[in-house]
Amino acid sequence: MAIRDLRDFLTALEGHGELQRVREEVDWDLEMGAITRRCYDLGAPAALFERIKDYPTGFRALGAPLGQSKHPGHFLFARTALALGLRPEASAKEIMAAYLELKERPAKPVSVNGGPCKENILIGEEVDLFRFPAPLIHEGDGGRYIGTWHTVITRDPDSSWVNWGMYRLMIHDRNTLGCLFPMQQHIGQIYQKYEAKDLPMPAAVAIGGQPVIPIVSCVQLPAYVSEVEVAGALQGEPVPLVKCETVDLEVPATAEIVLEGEVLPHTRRIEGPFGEYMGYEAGKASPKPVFRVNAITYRNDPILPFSNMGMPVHEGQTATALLKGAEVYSELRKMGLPVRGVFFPPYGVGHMAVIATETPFINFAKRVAHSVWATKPGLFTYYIVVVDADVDPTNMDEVLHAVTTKCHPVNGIHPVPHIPGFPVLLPFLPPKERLLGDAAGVIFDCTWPKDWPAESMPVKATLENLWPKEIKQRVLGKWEQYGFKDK
Ligand SMILES: Cc1cc2nc3c(=O)[nH]c(=O)nc-3n(C[C@H](O)[C@H](O)[C@H](O)COP(=O)(O)O)c2cc1C
Ligand SMILES: [Mn+2]
Repeated sequence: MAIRDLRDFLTALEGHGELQRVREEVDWDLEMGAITRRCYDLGAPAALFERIKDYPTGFRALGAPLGQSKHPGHFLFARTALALGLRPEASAKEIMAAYLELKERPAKPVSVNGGPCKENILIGEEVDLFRFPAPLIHEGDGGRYIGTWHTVITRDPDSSWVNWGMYRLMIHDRNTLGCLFPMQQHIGQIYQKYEAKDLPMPAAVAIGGQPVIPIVSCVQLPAYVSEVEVAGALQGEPVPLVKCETVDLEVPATAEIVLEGEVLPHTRRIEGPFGEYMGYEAGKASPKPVFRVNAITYRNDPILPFSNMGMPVHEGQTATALLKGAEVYSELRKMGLPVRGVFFPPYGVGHMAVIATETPFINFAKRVAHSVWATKPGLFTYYIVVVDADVDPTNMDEVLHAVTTKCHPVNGIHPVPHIPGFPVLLPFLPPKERLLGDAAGVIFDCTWPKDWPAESMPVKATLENLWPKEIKQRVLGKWEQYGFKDK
């Protein structure tokens, strides 16, 4: 079944035991956040909150849409697999491969005249962000966040490029939002151009579309790539877009909630803090750009999806980090590097890349690592573990074995000071560097050096390598005869 809106996705989730309807009344004030946090911790299904305190029947919220799954038979990434139209049993490797294959056929969006997102329209004085059950997620958050699984849509003032990105949105009051738009991100770069001209930046926010929409919004695609075309590729058909009421932008026609407005130039208001994707509430409240909402449109009985950043494993890993791996792999292959696989392990929160590669010449691991840092999806990667091609980068046992047996504790570790990092939030940076995103990186070279003589190369002691073929065949052939049950 094609997934054309959030509701189709809920049907798919429910059909595979990945959705829990919560009929008990819950409070938007910390309770939905706590429930969702426990869903991530347990690998429980996504939570559809059907009765929310202070809100009319019909106004719902969806927590942990792509949280990790511990459903029997499913991999951790099952909900991401379903979002991409794959089996919930798909492995990380299968999902990355399918994603890259689907991406080869970008599909331009189609413009349509109307759509469910126009069922209700509020303009000017009618605008009230508190009309939706935005959760106060963690104690200590600077406010209620209405944007944690959504898309912010803006146009580059110097070209026709329309960028879709996910950047957290905190409610200040009934018609203003606070935004984290770092310069390292496309939105920061676009916003800076409007600010230089002293112009407000027109913007639209789509909340709750078909799941490929938030996915492409949080994957680090290169500049000038239109995320909506990638969403069309992942969906296998163009995304229908409809014109906004008050800004010259288009939004997905089936979005649950659309916010329209402008980000004011040279205006700042205190935003944050927020429990964040690295697993900490790091970064104090600070002055950040202000988004004035001039119109809201929404579906009847709207569903507000939200992510609950914090300790892994949440959408920051099941979507952003997983597909960041696929994107880095694709970029390295485009550079002609003989890379065999890339994986960002979930508990590495997108900070750690494992790269399996052939090593045609000396110091090749360093060349690979610096190439990762040269790519857009490689931004915000601080630990790069380079392993030989016989190591499966998605298997942490194999990776740990490679680190502890092949990486020289002094000569195999290469610190790289002052690489760009995510500002405000990076837990390991001292306060001043943290604010700026003045980060550091390190390369773990776990590949055999090319200059060692053949006779000094350690041989991996596997059944494959250290037993003659006849013995191996005999042992495998007689395995059950020996009394063992599983092959
Ligand atoms: C739930 C969630 C919230 C996010 N919030 C922010 C944010 O507030 N600011 C930010 O710069 N990136 C945030 N990100 C990461 C960006 O979405 C990601 O880097 C994306 O590539 C940005 O789009 P761009 O590459 O078009 O700039 C978030 C990711 C997720 C999954
Ligand atoms: Mn982008």
